[in-house]
Amino acid sequence: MSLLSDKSHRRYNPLLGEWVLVSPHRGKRPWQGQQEAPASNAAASYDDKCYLCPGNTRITGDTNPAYTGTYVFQNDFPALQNEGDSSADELREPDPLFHYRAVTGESRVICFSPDHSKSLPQLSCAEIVGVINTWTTQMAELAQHYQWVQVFENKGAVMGCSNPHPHGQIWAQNQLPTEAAKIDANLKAYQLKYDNNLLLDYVARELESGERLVDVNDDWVTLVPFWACWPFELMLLPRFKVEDFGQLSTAQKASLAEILKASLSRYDNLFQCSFPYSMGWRTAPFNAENNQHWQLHAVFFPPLLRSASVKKFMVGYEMLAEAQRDITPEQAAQRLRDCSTTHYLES
Ligand code: H2U
Repeated sequence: MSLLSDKSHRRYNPLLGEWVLVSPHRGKRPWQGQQEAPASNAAASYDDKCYLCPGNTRITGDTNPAYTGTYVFQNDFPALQNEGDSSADELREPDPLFHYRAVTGESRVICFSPDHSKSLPQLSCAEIVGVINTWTTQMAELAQHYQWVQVFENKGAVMGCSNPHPHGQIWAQNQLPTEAAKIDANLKAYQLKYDNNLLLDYVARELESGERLVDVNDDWVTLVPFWACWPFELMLLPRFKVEDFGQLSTAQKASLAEILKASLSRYDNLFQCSFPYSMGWRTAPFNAENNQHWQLHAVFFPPLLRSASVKKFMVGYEMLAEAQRDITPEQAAQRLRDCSTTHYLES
């Protein structure tokens, strides 16, 4: 294993069909660059200035109800719109240099909890099940109209999150977006070639090796993928065949809540801060095709590298040539395994 732990090498991401440069020997380089302000949770359970707190008025003048669990509303500044007839545009002969398409969709905001001061790992398992149930019903509803439903969360100012109130977003659109189309094609090609599901094969191999695992229960696994780009990137994978949230049993949702709470607590414990990340769920597209090549899973992309204040920048080489990382995925998994699953603010 010395190539994978000591020497620069490239690893292949079979989902995206892309490579990442791994440079384990760079871990000790000095840092005199930008420091982030360490993120902490908001102190108060209610903030009268917050647009997302129960009973408060949003920027448009709409008032949030006095919600007690999760709360979903149409984004007041949606990135996707479901207006207009796009058929005329679809018929145009594409111009090779100025190619465009109309897109229709919807953007929603989902508040995870009425408590302004809590983040996902600080919610109880029952409250996290409430979030999972909301993801499930939202997906089912939007799947009636759109083939791609993207559930995601930007957490922390460093990830562009505009408000500390625990919340995520759901964007749905009528076409497969770029990443989803790449993943769909790669999963399909693997299924055709090996007559097996890529992510089911992958999770079995990772369980066998153990070196990149973080948390494991009867139904789910969190691990640092072999091809991870971000320093402490995580993938959350089921150990059984499942294509979307609608197929999960009550017990599988309960064990999902448990592993989310455990692994996200490890994240916050790593640098004793509210660990920033962008996370999201990938489910089979809602396109009425045979999607046996798909497997429901989540990915977490956190930017912090050395401490609560020093992050990884995906800049020069990454923008121009290829993603690059310093500590190895195996070292990152070990660091996360060394952290407690009890949140530092609860212990
Ligand atoms: P982010 O924190 O990830 O930016 O998500 C918050 C979303 O909430 C953002 O997309 C929306 C913003 O448009 N929002 C409203 O829809 N209404 C508001 O009154 C405030 C914020």
